[in-house]
Amino acid sequence: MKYAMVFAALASIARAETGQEAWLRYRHQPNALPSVIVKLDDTPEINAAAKEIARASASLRGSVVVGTLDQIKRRFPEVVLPTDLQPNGYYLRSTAIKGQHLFLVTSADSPGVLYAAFACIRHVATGDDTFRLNETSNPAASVRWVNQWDNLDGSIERGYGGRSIFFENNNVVADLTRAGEYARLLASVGINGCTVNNVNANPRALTSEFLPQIVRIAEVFRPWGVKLSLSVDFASPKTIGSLDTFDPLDPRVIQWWQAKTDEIYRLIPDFAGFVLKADSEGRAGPASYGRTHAQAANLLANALKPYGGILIYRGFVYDHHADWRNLKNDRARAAYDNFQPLNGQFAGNALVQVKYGPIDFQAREPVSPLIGALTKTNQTLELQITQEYTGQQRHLCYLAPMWKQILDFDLRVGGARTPVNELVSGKTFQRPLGGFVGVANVGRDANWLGSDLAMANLYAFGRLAWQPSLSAEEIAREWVRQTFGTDKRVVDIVTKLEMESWRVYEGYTGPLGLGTLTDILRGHYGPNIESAERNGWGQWIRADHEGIGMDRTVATGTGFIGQYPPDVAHLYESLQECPDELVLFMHHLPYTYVLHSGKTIIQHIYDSHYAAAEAAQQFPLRWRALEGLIDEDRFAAVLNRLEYQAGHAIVWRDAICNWFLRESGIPDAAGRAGRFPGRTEAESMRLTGYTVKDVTPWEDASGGKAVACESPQQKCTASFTFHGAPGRVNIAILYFGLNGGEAHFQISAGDQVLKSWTAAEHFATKSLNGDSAIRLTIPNVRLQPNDVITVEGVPAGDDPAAIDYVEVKQ
Ligand code: GCV
Repeated sequence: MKYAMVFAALASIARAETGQEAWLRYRHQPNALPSVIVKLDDTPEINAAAKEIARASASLRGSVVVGTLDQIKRRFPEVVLPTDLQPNGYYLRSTAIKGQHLFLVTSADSPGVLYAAFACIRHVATGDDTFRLNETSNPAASVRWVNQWDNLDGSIERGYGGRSIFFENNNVVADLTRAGEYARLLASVGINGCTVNNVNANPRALTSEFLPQIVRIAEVFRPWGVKLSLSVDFASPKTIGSLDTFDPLDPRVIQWWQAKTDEIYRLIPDFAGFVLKADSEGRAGPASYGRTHAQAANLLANALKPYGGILIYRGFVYDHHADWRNLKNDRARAAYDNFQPLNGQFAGNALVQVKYGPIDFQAREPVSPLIGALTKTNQTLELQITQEYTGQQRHLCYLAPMWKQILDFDLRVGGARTPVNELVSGKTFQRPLGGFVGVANVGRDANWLGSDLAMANLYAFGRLAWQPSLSAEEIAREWVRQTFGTDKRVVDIVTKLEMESWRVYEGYTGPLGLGTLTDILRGHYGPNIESAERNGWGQWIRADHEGIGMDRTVATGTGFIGQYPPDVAHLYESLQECPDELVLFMHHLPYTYVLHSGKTIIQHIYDSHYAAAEAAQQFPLRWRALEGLIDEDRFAAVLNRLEYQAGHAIVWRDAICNWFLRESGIPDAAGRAGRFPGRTEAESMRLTGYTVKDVTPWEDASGGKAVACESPQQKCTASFTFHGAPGRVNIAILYFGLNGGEAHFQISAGDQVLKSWTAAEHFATKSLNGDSAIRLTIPNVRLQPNDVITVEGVPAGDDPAAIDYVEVKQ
């Protein structure tokens, strides 16, 4: 034993609940950890492990021994220890030696001791009986990374939790406290690498001027066993070097990358490696010189090899200028077409990072067929924690149930059982490397992702990357217990909300595998069905008056289905077997086609949108049952998001149903689509100052129109007379919150002011559309016949206080 330390338990101090501590709150600990901490080594990770256990302790009994297996063996030769621990794998054991109670927190290596410490704390915090613990756990794969798409100017591409914790004004931020806290969160779920800059990389990241700043990030990561990696721009030898080429086979280019890599390792000896997005969405790549992706990857991999670094090459390569008129073109084919022919040509320390689906992080996609084709190439699976296409953290969408479907999907490579998680981790084909990468994009918001409930996705990503066999529900329960406490009601309600949320989100957005149906040309947020069509981006859905869906069959379509191994290809090619949830991803079908469910496609669309939007109305009501059981701040913040989501789910429902009703001409058998009882369109109200505007796309506003206040008097009104029966009603108003100003609104009935508010939400749009549409409900209003309902709007800056409708629900 090098030395022993005794930590006093930290007094539990009442702290404000901002969400910053995420699941590491250390508030609820029914079982105590022992107090005496015997630390057997002095590495950064073992020091961090010992401190973390001290930080988590509540009351005191016995001793915790923190060290590697070797150190424990030397100190306690009589203890029987496991012999099958893999790198980073850990062992937790409560035992008695010579009458003394010991709790062993150990691993074959220092980072593993840290994972052991966090696992031990997790058992305490979730209420497990730690005094019976005897647990061995090995990670499923060696690469368990997150990517951050942070730009050096401090913005984050597809980030919804505030500005970068790493960068600002083209420099690393002075205060890296949040970066260190982030590394601690990552380590607590076993994540061991973080790429800190956007894959759309700014070449400045590699300059000799900038690298010393990056060193500071690596330093705050180091105690947590999180290795830093950088995204690189392939043209760097030309843009920041003095070369006139970036041809991967040119000896000067090879030399440039080697010298740059040497420089990095002199500064950051534990540097993890590079991530490269090349020849994709306008990024420079090997195609400029007629070279292959493998040649590009190997150039960097070879430079990293002497240091044990790895190169991750993004498999997200496609032509975003594809001709939509050619029915054989298909973006879904791109990853496989680009990389399958190169299988076996990548260096041993290179990996291809494959997005889970063949398009781009949609709410539902089939598994990418490339995953089954990389039999002689290392790969990582790319999942997206930041909810780019799944509600941008404004909508609750717990992604672990979707990820589980992907991870467990059996691709049947060679006709044998080959689940995705085993393919990507390298188990199936005994690859030296493999793993999981999550695009996280946390930001400076106190609660990291902009939403407390969205943090379940970051947590779940880490837990699944370590152990893909965990169920989405057990992960959710574990997360809730640590995040909100172990009260049974809290655990049950929050777990259920999380577990239902993905299907609900899918239900009111894109059905039957069509993709999310969001605006793919701009924010990827609100509905805009036709934005998918008639452009080069290739997210086509091929909708017309008769039918919808991409024909990707081998028989008559793009042949995409033929990229799967035969068993899976058969499943998707055959309409009898193709699952409903993906049928329009694989086939073009008439709206009248009858699904396995017995419903026609068109009726399924109406039904699923009405059912899911109704389910979303229940979310805030279910959350309200937790009042008093959760701290006020997080209770209110979550409620606010769920109420917004309930309204936006109706915006989605109406947009999708209206569009399909018009396109197909087939009415909703239940009579709902296109009929909005109690709704008065703003354009048909009595208007003072307001002018009528067409909304684009038309389906994003009721009746395709809204009214905007562009009056020089700076105050407009829209009113109508209520002709219903007297009594209590709920009133919903649909207004727009545009970026560039905070308009003010007031709604009144007669001389009763019902609500007065400012549109303070910041959506990334200056247009009236489904991104900026907000539906607000004012419950329990007493109305009399002939009451005049008046909305008053006061514009501010670029926000014209626009409204779409008012709906009175009796
Ligand atoms: C970082 C999608 C996103 C882009 C992202 C790209 C990628 O197209 O919309 O923002 O770029 O994927 O994964 O490289």
